[in-house]
Amino acid sequence: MSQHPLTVEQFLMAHPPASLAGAGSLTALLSAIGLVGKTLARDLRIAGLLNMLGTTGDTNVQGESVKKLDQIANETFIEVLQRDGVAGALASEEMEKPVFVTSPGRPAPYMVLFDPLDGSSNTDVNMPLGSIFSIIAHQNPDEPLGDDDLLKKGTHQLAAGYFLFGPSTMLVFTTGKGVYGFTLDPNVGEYQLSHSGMKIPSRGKVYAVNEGNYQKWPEGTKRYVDSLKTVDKAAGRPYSSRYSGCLVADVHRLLLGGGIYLYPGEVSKPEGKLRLLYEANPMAMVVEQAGGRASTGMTRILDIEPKKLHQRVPLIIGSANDVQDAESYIQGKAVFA
Ligand code: AFP
Repeated sequence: MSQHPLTVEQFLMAHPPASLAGAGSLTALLSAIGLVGKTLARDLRIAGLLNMLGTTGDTNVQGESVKKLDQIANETFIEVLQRDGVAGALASEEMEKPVFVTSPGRPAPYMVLFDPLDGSSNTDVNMPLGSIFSIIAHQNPDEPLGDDDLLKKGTHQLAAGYFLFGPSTMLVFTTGKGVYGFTLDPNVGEYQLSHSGMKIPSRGKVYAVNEGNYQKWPEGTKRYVDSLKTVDKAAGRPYSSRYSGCLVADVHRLLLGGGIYLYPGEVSKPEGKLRLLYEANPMAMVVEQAGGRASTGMTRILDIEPKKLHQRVPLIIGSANDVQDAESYIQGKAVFA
């Protein structure tokens, strides 16, 4: 590791992401998002001292009770991203409707969809947290932006990534040319390149799923998870169970060591829990760019045509061979173990 690894801005200068003609650089937008992460990392580090734990008493569009840190994270994203004229629309897990940003001259064509704080059930117990972001473009910037402009397939993402707030804070993202991880050095106040060209192993030894929902799952899903627990030395089983309550933390572990994360559909709720546009799509772009796979068990996540802003989808994501195994069980093609 070099003494002075590249910062995010230096990396993006050296590898400029494709920017929309005449539309401010994607680098400026990614740099603004980077500032959001630094601010949240600072707040999270001392949240317990700043009365930032607990709930606000409100319920969000997902029907969940809003944590104070959810609100703080959401406000930080909105405040930072709406001021630099780099984004024309902002859509969040915490807001029913998107915010449209009008800046002088024609509207900024980039749109950012984000989960400001992923793993909210971990906020008050000092467990890992994340933020997830997806950047898409407005094809005809001379037309004012509308709600439907945000309903784009995952294949339309220009960039996607996440912050992991763990023992260290990391920014991991892709602009469609591989996956890069940067670690925040709070002393320097810079993200520095620590994980270049991340590649997920084709198969792992870890699975992440909330087994408390087991009885709610369709037969195929049950059989797949059962198969991971059978003793089969040749197949590297049983796998170890590792579930943190935070999608970002669980997928980050898989990116480095391989394996699979599942938030499957349930018999009574086939759409599952996770949100397509600001959880599944961005994580799917990152994992696919690292050589992995992401599907609903039936369909590739990035090919799903969104219908609603807060649409939910089942998510099976991780090492390509592991996700293919899960798909064959879910599609009833696998021979039950
Ligand atoms: P919240 O951010 O609303 O806590 O949801 C976290 C999450 O979307 C994902 O990060 C977790 O893996 C999953 O939901 C946890 O859901 P369960 O608590 O139902 O297992």
